[in-house]
Amino acid sequence: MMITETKTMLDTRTGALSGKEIKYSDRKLKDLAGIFLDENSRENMDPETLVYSVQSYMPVDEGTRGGLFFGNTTIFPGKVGNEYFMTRGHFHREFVSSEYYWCVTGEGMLILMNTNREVWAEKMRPGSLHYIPGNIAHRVANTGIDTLVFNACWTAEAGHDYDTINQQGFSMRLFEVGGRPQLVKSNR
Ligand code: M6P
Ligand code: ZN
Repeated sequence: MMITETKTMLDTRTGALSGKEIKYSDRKLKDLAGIFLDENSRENMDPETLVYSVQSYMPVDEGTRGGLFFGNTTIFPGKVGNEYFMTRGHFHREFVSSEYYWCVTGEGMLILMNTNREVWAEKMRPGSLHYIPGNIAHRVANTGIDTLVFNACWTAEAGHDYDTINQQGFSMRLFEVGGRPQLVKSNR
């Protein structure tokens, strides 16, 4: 048997992926219309502000049965109004497809919502491991003053449903209230 080097590397201290198969995407304030509650504040900020960036490693085609994808997400510190910088959040198209998130650096909150629109959250800190059942919407907010980095592993069959969140949002949002993160009811 030939012995080879893998072409893809994960820096376990920083969460960063490298290698030519890694895809990169940036989410700036201008890409996140309608995601934060306070659209006025968002429009008054620099549209080029980077909110989060994602590296993904997808060694098989989307939809491949039994395949796994890997991601590295960096959320920068910041707020739109009093709402922490966060990912768009999504349901999976396939409700049987679950996902792991784990925090590498920084501090934040994993915000979860079931199909009855009940919301809860898990604190993220370096080493925290989060199992996300396939039918639970998930989004991450950076509540700290440093960047929050988390890695993720999900199935190639999962798919992303962003429409539901675009249309209805999460029923609770994470705001800074009195200097601390707090979940607050929201109708979009
Ligand atoms: C993780 C994974 C990815 C997801 C990314 C950003 O890395 O869950 O599938 O794309 O976070 O989250 P979102 O797509 O909700 O903006
Ligand atoms: Zn997911």
